[in-house]
Amino acid sequence: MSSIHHHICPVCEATCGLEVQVEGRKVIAIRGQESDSFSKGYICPKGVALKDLQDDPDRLRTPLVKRNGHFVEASWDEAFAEIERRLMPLRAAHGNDSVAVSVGNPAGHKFGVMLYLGRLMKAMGSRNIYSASTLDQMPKQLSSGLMFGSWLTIPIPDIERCDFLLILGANPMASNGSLWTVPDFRGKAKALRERGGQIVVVDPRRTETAEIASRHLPIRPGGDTFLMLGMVHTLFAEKLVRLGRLAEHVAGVDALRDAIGPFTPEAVSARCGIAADHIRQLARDLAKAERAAVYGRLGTCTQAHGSLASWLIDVLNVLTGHLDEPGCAMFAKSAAFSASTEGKPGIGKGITTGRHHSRVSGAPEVFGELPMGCLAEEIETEGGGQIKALITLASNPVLSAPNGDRLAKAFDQLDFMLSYDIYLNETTRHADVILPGLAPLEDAHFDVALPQFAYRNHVRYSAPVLPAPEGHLRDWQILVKLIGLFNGKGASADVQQLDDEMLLAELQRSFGDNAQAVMREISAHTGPERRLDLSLRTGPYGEAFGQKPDGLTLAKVAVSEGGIDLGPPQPRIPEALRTPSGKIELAPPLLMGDLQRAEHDMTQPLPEMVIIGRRHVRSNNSWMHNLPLLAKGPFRCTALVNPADAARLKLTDGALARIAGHDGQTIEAQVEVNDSVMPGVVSLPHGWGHHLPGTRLGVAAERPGANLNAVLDERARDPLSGNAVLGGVPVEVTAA
Ligand SMILES: Nc1nc2c(c(=O)[nH]1)N[C@H]1C(S)=C(S)[C@@H](COP(=O)(O)OP(=O)(O)OC[C@H]3O[C@@H](n4cnc5c(=O)[nH]c(N)nc54)[C@H](O)[C@@H]3O)O[C@H]1N2
Ligand SMILES: Nc1nc2c(c(=O)[nH]1)N[C@H]1C(S)=C(S)[C@@H](COP(=O)(O)OP(=O)(O)OC[C@H]3O[C@@H](n4cnc5c(=O)[nH]c(N)nc54)[C@H](O)[C@@H]3O)O[C@H]1N2
Ligand code: SF4
Ligand SMILES: [Mo]
Repeated sequence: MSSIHHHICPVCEATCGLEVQVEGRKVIAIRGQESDSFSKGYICPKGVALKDLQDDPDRLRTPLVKRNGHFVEASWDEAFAEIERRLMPLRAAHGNDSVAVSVGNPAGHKFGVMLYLGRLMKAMGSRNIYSASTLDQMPKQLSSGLMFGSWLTIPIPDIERCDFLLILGANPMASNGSLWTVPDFRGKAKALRERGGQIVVVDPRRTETAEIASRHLPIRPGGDTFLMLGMVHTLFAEKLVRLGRLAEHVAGVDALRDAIGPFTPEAVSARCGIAADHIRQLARDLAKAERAAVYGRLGTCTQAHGSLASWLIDVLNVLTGHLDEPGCAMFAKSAAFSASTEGKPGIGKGITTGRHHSRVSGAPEVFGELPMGCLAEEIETEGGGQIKALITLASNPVLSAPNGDRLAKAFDQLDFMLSYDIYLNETTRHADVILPGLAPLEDAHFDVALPQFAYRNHVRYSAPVLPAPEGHLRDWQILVKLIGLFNGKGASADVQQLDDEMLLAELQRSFGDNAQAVMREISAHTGPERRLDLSLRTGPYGEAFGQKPDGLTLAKVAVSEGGIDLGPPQPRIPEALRTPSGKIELAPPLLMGDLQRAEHDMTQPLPEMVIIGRRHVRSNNSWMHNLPLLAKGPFRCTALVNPADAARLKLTDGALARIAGHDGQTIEAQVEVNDSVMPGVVSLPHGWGHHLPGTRLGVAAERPGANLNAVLDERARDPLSGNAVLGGVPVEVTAA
């Protein structure tokens, strides 16, 4: 007899509802959940492949401890005793900064990690915090923080009511959306076009998204800042600026107009590879569209001017009257843990960067982190504050960060490394102790961050589909145990008691004398569920401990099949703002100051050949290549080159090319000659290179692919956000 369970997919930002058919402890099949209020039955192959993940014999199920260079299975108690024995004396001898943490993408999808990570970092007291954010969206968080006052107050296109969507450097047809939670982008894009709307895609490659768009504008990698500066110039020059309702809430229009002078469409045209006339026309089209939104993602963040490009996207939205209006770029309002509903509405402290700097390169702290590109040098370079120990949390920087080879060597230099992961892979092979995560279907799920970027407001929670293996700790229990260790409570301290103490202390700070009463109210739950119940009840739709009886509690959300729809996004300016001025800051000094660098770079000679990345719907960063359902089919780690380049460089379809990057680093990749990529650009997906020794990834190792990041330079960063430059990097391509 099989039973049906519902579960939110934790793999990507689309957060689709899954319908999981289970017999005993075995997953029989996974389909899209039609009754899901948010994703309405949509699913992609990675969701289906969670069955393979559940069954994968390579997936770790017990802690591993390295003895004499080999991993041996250990009990949880043995593993924590080993961590205590090795990590604590190191930290005592070398100080808090000697222990670093690297947080990876899947951590952002796990609420047990999300809700205890900040507390772990506080207990660690280390400045050496690194994450995938500086390989990804930090520029957008920075620009949004400067403009709107919080790192997570980021507008998203209201796609269901929009009729002109300008997409730069994003491929939601493959990625299913990012900093934009939008399951079934294809269906929504199709509906947009059917009601007469237009989608324009700016990308060096004619992507799957460009294929379904009204228009594709190829752009030279790294050219977006210049394209958008040219558009802003046009808006001012042709008097197309209209702030509409937001006029009284926007500061800095004059400063922006004064600074934009050098960036005429003619001046920027060569750098972006788009004719001046086309730049002007695009600005006019955007300005005259009634309900429009500009959206950009990874391609616009992971470039040398990532912060400027991220900022200009919203500058265009504001100047054309397309921010905070239905059908335009809008702010979601999530039910729990929402940065934009915390504190006093309409005003706040804003954000700051550079509260400290990295020891070796002097890179500024951004959102509490240092750039991932600094991690290797901080391990290698001797002196006070040198990193001696590292904790990785669902993070695979040996493949996902530029120059992973240097990182791998640096990891071997560490005195201790702990990995919390589900595989013995390119990064975790360097660890001394590996703690295994639960398989997704064995854990509960709630999205902490993503509903803040949702195309529609909603709330959903999933209980585990399958029971956790006997004795297996949940995420939060692992993190609380680590917090206990860093707070000197020892490896055998009771997790529940540690969490109770921590929570009560926090409640006393926010609820004073009522802390005990609040604690009792929410203690039908434990761990992250207890914190979730608190956040839901005190959040914007909450029942406020009985004051709004119709409002949300965790119990109410948990029993609702498919979750609860909370309606389309609503205008939220000025209430959502947290800037010190209480205004949208259109011309933040940090960004304005960076325009000089753009002006300088605009006239630099362009490299003959540059490399960019790409994503495929059957792959997810570096860790899903071991699942048979996704691994089958045509080989996907190919280097796309335009026929003109192939002829010039004597590259043949299907043969190998040698790609040389910085400092003579080379990889060999299979060539795919294809005119979807523009001349002068080679496109290779990231997250491959599963040939390294000491890993346990049987399926992935059969077709390991080439590691794009091996030819990228970890020192190439956007200086404001510390974000890695992953696209538009000069390479030399020859036949191998
Ligand atoms: N050149 C290039 N490089 C890139 C990118 C690019 O576009 N081009 N993209 C960048 C981006 S956007 C990102 S986000 C990063 C991603 O890079 P990372 O943050 O390193 O993430 P992944 O590569 O997905 O690796 C995730 C790790 O978590 C483990 N894991 C998976 N699921 C779980 C789980 O449930 N529990 C635990 N404990 N562990 C788990 C996996 O085994 C793996 O070790 O890569 C970046 N790197
Ligand atoms: N299937 C799948 N889905 C995923 C992931 C995955 O690995 N696989 N990863 C997830 C993660 S961690 C993230 S962050 C998101 C990312 O989500 P997206 O940003 O939608 O992902 P990409 O497909 O990398 O899209 C980046 C696009 O930018 C283009 N590009 C490169 N350089 C430039 C440039 O200089 N200018 C412009 N305009 N375009 C440029 C590339 O050709 C590419 O089409 O996807 C998430 N979803
Ligand atoms: S698009 Fe695919 S991977 Fe992403 S949440 Fe939906 S089913 Fe999961
Ligand atoms: Mo990402």
